[in-house]
Amino acid sequence: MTDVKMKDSVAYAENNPEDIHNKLSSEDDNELRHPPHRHSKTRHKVSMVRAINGTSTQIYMLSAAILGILCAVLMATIIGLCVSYKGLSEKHIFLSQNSSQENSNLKQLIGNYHQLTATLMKVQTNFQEAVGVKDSMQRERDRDRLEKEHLQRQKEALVNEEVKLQSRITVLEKNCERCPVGWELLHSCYFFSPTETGRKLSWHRSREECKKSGADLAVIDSQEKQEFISRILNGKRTSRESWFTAGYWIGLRDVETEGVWKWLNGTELTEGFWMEGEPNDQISKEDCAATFRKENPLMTWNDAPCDHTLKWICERKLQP
Ligand code: MMA
Ligand code: CA
Repeated sequence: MTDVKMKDSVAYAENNPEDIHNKLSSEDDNELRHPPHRHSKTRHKVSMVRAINGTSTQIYMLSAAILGILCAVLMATIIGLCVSYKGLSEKHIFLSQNSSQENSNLKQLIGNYHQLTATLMKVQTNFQEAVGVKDSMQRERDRDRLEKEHLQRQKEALVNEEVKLQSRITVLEKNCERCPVGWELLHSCYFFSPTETGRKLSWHRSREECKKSGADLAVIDSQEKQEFISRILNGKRTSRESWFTAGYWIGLRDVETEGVWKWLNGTELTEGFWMEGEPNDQISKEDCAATFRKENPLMTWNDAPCDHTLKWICERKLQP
């Protein structure tokens, strides 16, 4: 190989080591086949070219290796990403399916909630109605209880009344027909001058009337008789006149000694049933006693002038 050729080859080798390598190899082969008579400088150049050629190969190999590694890393990364993407996408599908399921569940729950709210309102309304019914029943029960108590008291009163009437029936049966018609019986027969006629007499005239019937003015010498007569008087119809003109003469006077009251049978008064403040012998003219309709059955007597006109009560002893 000439110098010029060598120079060209070196210059070319700097640009294309592979080509240089091929050329040099073919030159080497030529040289081996035709050993040249070369200058030492030329040999030095050849060894340099060979050294450069070896370094390039190493760089080339290193680059290829790095490139290979990078390709492998890239592939691994791509595969990893693919796997990861697949996983994520499955997850996404799963989640979106779940989410739509949950949405429908949520809608159902909201629907249930509204339904429950409406039911609750209904239950509340029913409850309030029930409370109202309960209250009214309670009031009704209280009313019934009061009514029952009232009826119970009435019943007790009626039972008492029945007992009294029964005993009265017994007395009446025992003394049946022992008093004239229109006379009342209590150990004796009693006659009350009739209210309807309005007929009134003085004490003396009243006594005469009683005597016409074989009786005398009434002697009220026990509480039993007093209560008996008061009960009969209170059972009579009320008239519009003043109380003191609506009295009934009885057989009691203090004509002999003022303030000493004696019954017609001559016995002195021991137990009296005077009104409050009586007897007061008004203007020293009141010597005859009469009984009146009064609320308190044990305070019904008043002393009045004997010539006053009043009604009267006669008493006739039972025949033994
Ligand atoms: C008053 C009172 C009586 C009396 C009568 C007489 C209305 O009562 O003083 O004690 O007997 O009058 O009418
Ligand atoms: Ca009087």
